[in-house]
Amino acid sequence: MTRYGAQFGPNLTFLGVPECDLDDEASYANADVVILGAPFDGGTSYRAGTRFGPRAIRMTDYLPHDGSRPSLALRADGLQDLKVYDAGDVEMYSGEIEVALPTLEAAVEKVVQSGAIPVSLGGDHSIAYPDAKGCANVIGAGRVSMIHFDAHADTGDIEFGSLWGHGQPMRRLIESGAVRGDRFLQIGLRGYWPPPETLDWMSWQNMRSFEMTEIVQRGLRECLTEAFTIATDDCDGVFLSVDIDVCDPGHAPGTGTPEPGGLSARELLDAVRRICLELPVVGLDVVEVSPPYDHADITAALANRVVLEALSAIARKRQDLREGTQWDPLRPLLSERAAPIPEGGIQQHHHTHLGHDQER
Ligand SMILES: [Mn+2]
Repeated sequence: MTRYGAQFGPNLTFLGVPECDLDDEASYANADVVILGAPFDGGTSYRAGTRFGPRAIRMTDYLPHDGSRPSLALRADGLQDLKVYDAGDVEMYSGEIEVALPTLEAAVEKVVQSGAIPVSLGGDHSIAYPDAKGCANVIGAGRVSMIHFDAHADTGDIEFGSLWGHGQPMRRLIESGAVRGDRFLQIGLRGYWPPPETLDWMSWQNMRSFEMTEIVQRGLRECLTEAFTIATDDCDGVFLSVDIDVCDPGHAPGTGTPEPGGLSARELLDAVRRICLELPVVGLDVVEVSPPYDHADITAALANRVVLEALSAIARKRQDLREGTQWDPLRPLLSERAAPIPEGGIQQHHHTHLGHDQER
């Protein structure tokens, strides 16, 4: 499990946050969040490439990698207000799924034991099993609810002769007892998979799965509210698993099994924000970003923002708890900027030469 930076390519941390070493507990003893790369695509059933996901999610941004991102909307800096470290990539060989997944599970467990929130950058969705199991190993079997964004239910039984793959982690989690079926919330399902016998199994587990038609008819906000009620009933935490293919392929083309008709990027970001503001999130993963199929970094940029939105909201939630405040989405952007105008007035710049003294 020794950290050696990124499994592929240069040693990048998520937007420049400091490194930590999972084998050196002192290096993350005060962490609020530890980021883990899961460069794995050995569970994909169709197009691969998610082994390059962690690198793309860490680096795809147009701002400096300075470990700071004050959120315009939330008035919180998820990378500065929280102690966020990046432990690099967990070594995961895509040819050995039964070795790779337990290695990640042990890494996640270490992070949770330290009191920090693990954020896994996938990787294909088979990593959701070790991610949520690693949390449940510490917090308690059946004590962590799951909120799962995906076009696909990922509740297959045996696929291609194997119990392990990116179409099955949710069934394995329920079978293992790590997550209760009746505390399993799925959002964004659509298309033509899984088959009826799998839907029967899901129904027997009392899962609650919101297909896109229901979401469109009732509205995402109302569906989330219902999901939150179930997720917070008799549990100690919530795991958030975001398969980027929950978004429409127009908003997330770089993924292995694209399914038309999904959420917009805006809807996903709003939902992630609300989950992290309102629920006790104990771990999360962002999966199925496949850079070889991406176009203009659309998918990688969205995944980067999903992570930032989650961290910003967690930072804001803790700030509100500390200060007795409450985030108000209706507050205009500049309303809190009540600083007095400096003596001598505001200096006005005039455009003398193109490219100089331009007002920003
Ligand atoms: Mn999935």
